[in-house]
Amino acid sequence: MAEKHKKNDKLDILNECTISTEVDAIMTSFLHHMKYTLGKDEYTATKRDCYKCISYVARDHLIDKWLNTQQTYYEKDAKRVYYLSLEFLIGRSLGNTLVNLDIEEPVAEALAKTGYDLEEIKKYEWDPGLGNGGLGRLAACFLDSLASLEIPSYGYGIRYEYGIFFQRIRNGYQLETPDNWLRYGNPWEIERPEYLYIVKFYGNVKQYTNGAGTLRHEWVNTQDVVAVAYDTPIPGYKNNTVLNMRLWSAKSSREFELGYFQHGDYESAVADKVQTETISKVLYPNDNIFEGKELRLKQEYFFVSATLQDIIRRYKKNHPERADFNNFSDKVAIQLNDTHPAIAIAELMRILVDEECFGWEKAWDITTATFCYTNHTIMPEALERWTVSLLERVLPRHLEIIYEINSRFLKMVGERFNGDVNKLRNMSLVEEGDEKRIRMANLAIVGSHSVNGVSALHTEILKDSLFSDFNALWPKKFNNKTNGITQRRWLRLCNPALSALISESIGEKWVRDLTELKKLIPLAEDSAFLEKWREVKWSNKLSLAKCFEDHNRVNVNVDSLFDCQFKRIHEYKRQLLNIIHVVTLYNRLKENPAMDMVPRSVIFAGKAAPGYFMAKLIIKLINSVAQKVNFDPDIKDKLRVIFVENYSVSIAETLLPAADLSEQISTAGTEASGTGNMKFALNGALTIGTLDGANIEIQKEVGKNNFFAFGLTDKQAESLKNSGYNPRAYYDNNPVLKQALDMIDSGYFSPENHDLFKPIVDSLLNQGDRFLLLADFASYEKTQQQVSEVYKNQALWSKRSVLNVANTGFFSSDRTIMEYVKDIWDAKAVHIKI
Ligand code: D6G
Repeated sequence: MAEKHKKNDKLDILNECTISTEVDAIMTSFLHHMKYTLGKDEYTATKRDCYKCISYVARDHLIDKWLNTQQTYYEKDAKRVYYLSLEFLIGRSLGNTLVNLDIEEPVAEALAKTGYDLEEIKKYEWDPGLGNGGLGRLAACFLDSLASLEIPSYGYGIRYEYGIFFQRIRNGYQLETPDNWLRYGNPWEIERPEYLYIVKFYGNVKQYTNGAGTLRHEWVNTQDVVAVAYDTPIPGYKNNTVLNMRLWSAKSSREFELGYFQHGDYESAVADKVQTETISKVLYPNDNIFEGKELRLKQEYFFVSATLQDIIRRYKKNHPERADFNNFSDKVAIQLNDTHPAIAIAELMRILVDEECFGWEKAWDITTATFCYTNHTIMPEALERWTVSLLERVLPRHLEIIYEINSRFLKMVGERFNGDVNKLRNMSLVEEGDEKRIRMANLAIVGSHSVNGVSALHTEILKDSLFSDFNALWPKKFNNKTNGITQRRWLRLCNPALSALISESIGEKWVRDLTELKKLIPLAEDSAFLEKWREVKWSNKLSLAKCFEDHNRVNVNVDSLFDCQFKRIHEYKRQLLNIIHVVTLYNRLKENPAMDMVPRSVIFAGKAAPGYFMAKLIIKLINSVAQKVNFDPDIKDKLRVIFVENYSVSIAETLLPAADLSEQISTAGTEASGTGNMKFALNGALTIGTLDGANIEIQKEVGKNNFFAFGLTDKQAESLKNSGYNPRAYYDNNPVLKQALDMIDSGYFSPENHDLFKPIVDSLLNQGDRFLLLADFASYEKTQQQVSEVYKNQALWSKRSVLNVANTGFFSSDRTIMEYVKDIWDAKAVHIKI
């Protein structure tokens, strides 16, 4: 039995100190926080104060379960899963906490008694934007599932002081402003100043031979930064598990060196402190683009180093007698969310070899048995390849270790493949060239016992193309884990009306087990049910239309088809294909304003990386088209274009319930999985999509008839590119497409600057149209016509909508997590008693 850490018996009394979920007790606790935590009275209390206090109340309710959960893991000596991610887009916590703790009703009642409306108060929560897009949101969905499934686990990341920038649209352009999300404090986090770790950078490596004649390495003359822990409790759905998300903040170590100040160099000491603390200052706003900046490398190592120190501390606490690491990988599984934390492989080797004095082989066995790696992209520009010169300067000992890993690995590859030079070149961790680089994906594959892709197609591509040589060497290492989403947030919380209708019809079990939604299948034939289904969608659309009227000053026809594309702006995601299609619809209407057309409101939302010129120009184009279309009297209410600014988790929650059509139109073979596609389907939207990423699996689950597929397959796309793709031929042969492109090119949508959108058209016609937009256009347009035909038949549309929802059970992140648990982590659920 593992030894529990030191206990203060006198504090046993704490176990008697608990809190009640009675309305009056909640009210008292709320008032107590208002007065004694915030120091506010009836003259000064604001709605934001109300939000804070009710969050403190909810957090208080989490604490017992949280302490209990952490204690139980020690008592049971459970195997723990560590999810390392540079991004966690957890969204607002208040609503989620109240639902998971099942105290929404008493809290709403208690607030009402003090004159506040819970729904209004929830909006005062600042959405923590600690991520860019899919990868960060996936990490958050996984935490919710891990907690709901009672898996002993932790999320580890960075507490960025500034999250993803705020996007404002000014004159049609994206304008970025800083997201100072901590400005009003964060009631969900608890600072843990007792968990401080030193993280080293720069310096050099000292070699020496010890008394026993062994060559040893010491990393010296380093610049040190301190990592401080901030914990956020993550509750499971109606159980007693509350997990921990631990985010690190950088503090200067100078603060602790009093002597430095006493020597009179106060100013440079402070400047140094500021410089050091920039490490956790800001999230890099790139999605699927590798930038190679020194500060980003420091962020990656900073959080990896602090996390490994914390993991090892925890392991040793439970295993003081067995600190020989013999069973480390029986107790610890570390999942790398993309290669961003992959330097952890070299860091664990450094700790085991240099600090714990293990021989290389034993250290390597422990390391590879511990790590698992999830690949999220095959886009070459997204793969992390740090220059050797940068690594050498910032992490000199790690570079040596990477070289050693590589030389042993290449020796093995040489033996296995008879010195095949191509294989050696492809698989090496070092990429040769003008500037030598370290391929972090190769390091992650070599240093892990599991490598997974995030959809069936993506994993096939990894195995057959990108990492085919590795797959030939270690076929068992590669596996697929199709992504998922948590139905707690993405239906139960964000779409109360649809949730209520579903629960009223098939019960509430779907919140725990999404496959329960299959019980909706027979209801797709029930016209009274379909009627109610339509009413729910209609009222969701009405609320959104009101928002558009207030915020965008655009009036939207609630009966129009809400055609939605919400995601990062990226050329491969092809928002451009969508807006070109809008231009063709506009032209049709202009030619024949009396045309009988299914009215459409085409809604876009998404941020572009601040340095991504083309993506930002596409945003401007969308807004310029919107300007023309929305105010053209010929168009009446048949077509609208809306760009919703500052897409975020909370904005997604308000948009998704109103969507009719989900645009998932990336070039086949480029989107690893997508998770937005799943959220739309779960909220009753039909998908128009390419056979890419998880779209293929969605189509399989919901049935071909209930999914509008179009475009080239990944194999066709590949062979078209290899056989000399000529985009101009598509332009020349398609007058509708030609007209639309000519208008964009000639300044029809940019009268103030006729050349403004030339780079866009140029990229298609003269620069090879990398994402085969013109090749897919005709198929897309034809399929959009089919969409309109089906929409005309509302009974058929809602039947298909019900069947979409009914068949999305597979896409719960609960299913994904259970697959990781069984196939990769070999972890076990630990039930937490009250
Ligand atoms: C909570 C409860 C306490 C436990 C601690 C674990 O404070 O009993 O020891 O969490 O924290 P770590 O040491 O696992 O970070």
